[in-house]
Amino acid sequence: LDKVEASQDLAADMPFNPTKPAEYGDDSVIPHEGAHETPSMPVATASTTTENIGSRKVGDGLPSIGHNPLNCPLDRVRVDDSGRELTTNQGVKVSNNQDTLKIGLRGPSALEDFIFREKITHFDHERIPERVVHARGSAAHGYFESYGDLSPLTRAALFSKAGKRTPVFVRFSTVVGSRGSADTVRDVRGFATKFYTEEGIWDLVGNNIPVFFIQDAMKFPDLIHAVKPEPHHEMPQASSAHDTFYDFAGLSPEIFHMLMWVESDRAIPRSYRMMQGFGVHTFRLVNAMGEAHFVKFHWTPMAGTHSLVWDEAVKLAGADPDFHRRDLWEAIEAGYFPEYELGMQVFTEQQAASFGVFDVLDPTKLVPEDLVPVRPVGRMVLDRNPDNFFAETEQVAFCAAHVVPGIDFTNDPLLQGRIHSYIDTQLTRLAGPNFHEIPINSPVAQVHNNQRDGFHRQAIHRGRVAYEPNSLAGGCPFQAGARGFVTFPAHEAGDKVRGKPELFGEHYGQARLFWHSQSPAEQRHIVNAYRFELTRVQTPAVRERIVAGLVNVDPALAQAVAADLGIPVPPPLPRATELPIPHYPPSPSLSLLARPGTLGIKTRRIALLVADGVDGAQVRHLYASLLKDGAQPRIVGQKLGAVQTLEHCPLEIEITLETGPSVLYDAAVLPAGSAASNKLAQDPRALEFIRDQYRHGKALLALGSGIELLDTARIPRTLPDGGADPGLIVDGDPHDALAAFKAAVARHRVWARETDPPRV
Ligand code: HDE
Repeated sequence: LDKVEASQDLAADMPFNPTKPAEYGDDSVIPHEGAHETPSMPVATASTTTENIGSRKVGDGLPSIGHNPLNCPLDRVRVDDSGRELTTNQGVKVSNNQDTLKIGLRGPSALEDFIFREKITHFDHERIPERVVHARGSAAHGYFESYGDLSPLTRAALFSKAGKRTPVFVRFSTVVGSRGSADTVRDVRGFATKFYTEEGIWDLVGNNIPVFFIQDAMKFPDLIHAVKPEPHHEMPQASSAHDTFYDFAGLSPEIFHMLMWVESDRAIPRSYRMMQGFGVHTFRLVNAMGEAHFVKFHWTPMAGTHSLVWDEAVKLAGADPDFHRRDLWEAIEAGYFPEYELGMQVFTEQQAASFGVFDVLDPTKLVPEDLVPVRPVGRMVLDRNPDNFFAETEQVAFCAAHVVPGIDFTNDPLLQGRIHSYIDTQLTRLAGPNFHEIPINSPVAQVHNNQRDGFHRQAIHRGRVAYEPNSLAGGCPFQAGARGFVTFPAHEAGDKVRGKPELFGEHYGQARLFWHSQSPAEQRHIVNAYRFELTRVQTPAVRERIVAGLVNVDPALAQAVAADLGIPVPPPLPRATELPIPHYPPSPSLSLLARPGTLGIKTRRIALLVADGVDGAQVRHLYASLLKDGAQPRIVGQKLGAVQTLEHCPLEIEITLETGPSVLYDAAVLPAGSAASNKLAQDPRALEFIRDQYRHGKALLALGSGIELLDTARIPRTLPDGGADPGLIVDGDPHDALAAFKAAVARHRVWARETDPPRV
């Protein structure tokens, strides 16, 4: 006690606590050696991962790879703290950032402590509301490059000549989940692109599915209230598999086309880099002569369209909830820039009228590609990760109303409602009308108008005139006339009514088209998805109503789902129109298999399972070869550290079976080395790893004693139909085997392995 009192007396007299010199005194203002690393500029390699590097832009504020000069306007607001002293928001240098100001070391804090108060006040207010939908997202910078001159169709500046580049910022998202929800849930994905054109911002705010749930904006709040977590207990998170969603769905049969897409593998993409994007609505292109065409926008990924499988998606949500975010980030950091081709389906109003069986203003309908082919018009490359998630990805404000001269709306009643909703939502989310001045939202085109004031105004307008017409400022800023946005003068006439055209009442023709255009594996997945979702629904009548709707789509589909739910097939849902269900010929482009892509094994994650006694020379050879071809190999072991190899040269483990489970990899290798194979054969996690690889249709390469490991894991050597399994490579010759393995990885999955329930 004496000692404590003595030290307290001592403390009272001294400015710093003498027993903790490291936290106080001069030491605290100088960064500790080792604790303060000079940020490096790592060279991107195929194995670059977020686990081992920071963004290469940290350090000098300028991106090296993928630098896009058109994005330079953001440079003026980039902040780099390297080598700088800490300051308050007022720029006053802060001497001590560890202790509040106190009256005596053990005394109360002083109200005067403006440094503490500024810091804590800012912290207290650092959250903003998440987006009411599409809260969970990831974004990247890049550019759009036009393939040619589209001026006969549109006067939009970004399409004015071949090779012209326009900066873009793209945000991918899920719809239902909160900001922190998992990436791999079953959901529509948002695909929103902000084009910073010289004539202003064009936002193409699309989804990865070409149609929508509802036909009229009036129903949007109901749809979202139904699909979001139920309001009494806020469950389930990021999932449509609950009663309220399917209750709404069964009573809104316009949903059935979109529902087919949402139950398909489109709703569980392998990667944001491997999914299509669609503008959904019919828009208008308008040329300089004022002539208009209808248009549907399509994004097609160069990496091909690939999906997860459901069991994998569920496990991934636990293994890495950031799976898609990480995948996008890592691909860009490694220099494999995601690329998409922009395509347009262009047709005239007369052509649209001739389609007859569907209305192009109905957003639950697509225009089949055999009626109007997709014409490629440019490519988009995403070559730079954001510097700051909040400043860019969170604060970006997309808006369906942001169009530029040459692009115009149609009367699609969903689009018309969106024109209002997006600006409106930003007023709350970004707190006021000046969100266009947030750097990520500001156009590269100049802004001149008489809008003034509001919270957080950045622009400093000069002069006394803030109105129009004026003479005191020489009439400036003056109207641009034909150089500005001129609304297409569509002729409109009609009674003021609430209702919809008769053709909007036909809900099943295109749902059937989608179903008949799917491969057998995709069809199986759709049935299984309905089974999963509807099994989670608790109310039998709600389940039955969905199956009754499916009877109108295809009786065989309804039969399969009903059998899985253990119910008889109900009578078909009453239809909203007497129009017959139109027949469309199957359209191969609606299958994910239609686009294998050109990426091969690049960016594919491949696990090499090792333990003590592994053939190290073989592992090193395989690793180097996969890396050279752009894959991301990982040495996966039972625990961190090195394993001893056959040649007594230690091999470092990169990740463990526990932290890097099977679902994180696109394929796996079981190298030779009997001691290693024996050891792994004793480890249930290794066997589970191999079984999951097999169950999820992934390529497996087993060499030497690795082949026995396959047997221990009870992996069937042949397909259920007795045929050879093209994804199971157990060839004796390592060279041929590696080539066959790479080919199998590039083919993505072996769907023919699937049985229900799974064999493994
Ligand atoms: Fe959206 N939607 N939406 N939506 N939407 C929003 O805007 C809305 C619709 C889409 O990454 C919100 O800034 C209405 C179709 C994407 O920031 C909100 C209707 C399509 C994103 C809104 C629709 C979309 C949003 C929420 C029916 C595909 C994310 C936060 C009339 C073509 C953009 C925000 C981002 C976001 C309203 C229907 C795509 C509330 C009223 C159809 C990709 O304004």
